[in-house]
Amino acid sequence: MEFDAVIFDLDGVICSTDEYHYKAWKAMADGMGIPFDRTINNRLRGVSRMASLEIILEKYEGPALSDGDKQRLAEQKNDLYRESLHEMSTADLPAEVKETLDALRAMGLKLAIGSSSKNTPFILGQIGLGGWFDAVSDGNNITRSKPDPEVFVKAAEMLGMPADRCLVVEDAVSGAEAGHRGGMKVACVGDAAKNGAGDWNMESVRELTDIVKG
Ligand code: B16
Ligand code: MG
Repeated sequence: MEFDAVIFDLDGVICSTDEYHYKAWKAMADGMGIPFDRTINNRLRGVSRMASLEIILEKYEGPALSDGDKQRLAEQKNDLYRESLHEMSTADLPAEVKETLDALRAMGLKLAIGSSSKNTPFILGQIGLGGWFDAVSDGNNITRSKPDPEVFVKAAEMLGMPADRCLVVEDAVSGAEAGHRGGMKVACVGDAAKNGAGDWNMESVRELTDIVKG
């Protein structure tokens, strides 16, 4: 086997929360009169909540905002986002993802989450994967956002695996960079795959079962 562990990004890999993030940021930006569209939204993929806000504020032209103002704007977005997460259920875990996770576990691999999101435990619960992974490293246990490798390095530590035995799965270019900076190989889907950011750029997560074999 080429790898002993797989570390999965959450949003955009295990499930799709993109649209919920977009709508919540859009409502906040509209309220502030800040231009915001899907092109800017694309830059928020894999980026932490406060770093996402800073990207959106690049187009803000009003009076200076204090740290407290920024905190409140981020909270406003997160409250809207959390509301929409209540709509998620096990139906939001795609069959190809669940079947691939089960197949990888049956092959004896350790499986972890490496996500920038502080909402990771809640989302995993909603889609029926609460307590399922061998380790969960997320926005609650890191101080530096992707492309910093911290979230993946911590996931590997939790699993007790050296970096070169771990494969990272990502949909964000920033996340692929984080995996590489952590000394890991990266398999990409979605936006990151389109950008050729991975060592493997996949059409479907189903390809992982062959990739891990080498
Ligand atoms: P939260 P991932 C990331 O999750 C999202 O891609 C990104 O859009 C979001 O800003 C970030 O989580 C923080 O999320 O506000 O819930 O803490 O792709 O790293 O699983
Ligand atoms: Mg992602």
